[in-house]
Amino acid sequence: MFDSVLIANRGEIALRILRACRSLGLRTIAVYSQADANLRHVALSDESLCVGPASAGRSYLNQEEIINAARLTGAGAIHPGYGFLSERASFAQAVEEAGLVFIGPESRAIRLMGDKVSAKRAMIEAGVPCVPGSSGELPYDIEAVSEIALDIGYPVIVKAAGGGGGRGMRIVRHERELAQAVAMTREEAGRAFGNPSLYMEKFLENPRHVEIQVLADTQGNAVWLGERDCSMQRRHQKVIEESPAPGIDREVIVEIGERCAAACRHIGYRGAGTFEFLYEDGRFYFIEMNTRIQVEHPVTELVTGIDLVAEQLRIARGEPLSFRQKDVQVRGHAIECRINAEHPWTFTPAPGKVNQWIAPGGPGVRVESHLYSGYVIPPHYDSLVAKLLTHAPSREEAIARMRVALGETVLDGVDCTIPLHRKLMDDPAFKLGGSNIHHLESLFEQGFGPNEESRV
Ligand code: MV4
Repeated sequence: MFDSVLIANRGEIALRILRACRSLGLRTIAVYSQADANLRHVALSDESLCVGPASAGRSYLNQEEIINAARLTGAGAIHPGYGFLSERASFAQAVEEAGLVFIGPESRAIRLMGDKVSAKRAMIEAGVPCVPGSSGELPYDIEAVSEIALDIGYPVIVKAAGGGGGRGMRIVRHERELAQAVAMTREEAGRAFGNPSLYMEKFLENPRHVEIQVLADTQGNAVWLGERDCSMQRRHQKVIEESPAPGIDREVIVEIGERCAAACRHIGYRGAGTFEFLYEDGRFYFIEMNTRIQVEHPVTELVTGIDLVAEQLRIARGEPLSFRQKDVQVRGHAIECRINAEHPWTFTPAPGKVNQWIAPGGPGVRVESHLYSGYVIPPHYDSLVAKLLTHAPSREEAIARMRVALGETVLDGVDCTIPLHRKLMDDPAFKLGGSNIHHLESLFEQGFGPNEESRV
């Protein structure tokens, strides 16, 4: 099938992909920007190629250049990681048309899920419960839109079909705000996504964000691998993820997980994927599907013992899943803290030289990072520099291990989010488990973070 993989990404995920390739005996090709020649995975790869200047638009997002690099180096497949080209249907299609293997779903499935209106329609068809809302795209006639909103009941949320991940949406609490909100969201959606299509949902006030991991092979086998609770977030950036989701009935999770696996079979999905849900008052409501490997995938790897990136590679090689649903068992509890090079209280990016990096260790501790002492974090990309995970028999023990691990970690030279995580491990609401998506922001509103002396 293929024996070499081009890694079309950077940072910690590029290193993660390189390690999975190595473990399967696959040759690796790194592509990097002029700002990234010193990355760990570039040094470790069998071959490497510079594909452009620092600006992502001219390097990691340059589709032709990356496909050219694959041709030039004889790569058989391309792994896109997360972000960058991972969910660009046009790229998956170009890779297919170049006779290469895209490590991910078919471009058709990426396109279907990329349009949130068609994604929701497909999910309803497959029996996945969705947030009550408009059946399909909103009409252009505002009177008709108003009817739909009254039908759903205020508050409602207007979302762009081309949006997702918190981009292109507006909450509407009263009928009098509707026309302007729709007009503004439509205008922004046309500009930002080249697609003015909108849809509407009931706005859920205090949900949790719980997602289901799936894997599907090309033989029609699909499994779900438990859930992740990603409610601890700020400005749509996840801060902590964990599995299992605290306090949710197993029967409810199993029901939703089975429906996600069935939906994969229904749409002919291939590879790793994530179904995003809002969870409120004991019920799950589908919002979006991500057709890539996600940042927080190691949380699932720790509780299931399954190497998701290796599975992505095997599936892309055409191999059937090596296990069945009954073989998937969730053991213990896993937590991930995202370590970003940014100010812990203002979240202002803090690129620069890492004077010293000392990773923690010990039983049930996992670190995913490309950092090393002396590395210079470039200012051009996402500020995620490390993921610190712990796994233990219980949630309490996983938190205890995280507290120890955070205490051991040294990241000297740049601001980072470790101080935030140290505080969160002692937050009573976090310790209790089950906080909703607004919890972290409400902590900040209450002055959480800087102490009296350092607050300005
Ligand atoms: C919602 C919602 C409440 N009701 N939809 C934000 C990201 C995008 N994936 C969907 N989002 C939301 N959709 C309805 N019908 C609240 C959010 C939301 C949110 C969701 C998940 C994680 C963090 C969030 C933060 C603010 C709003």
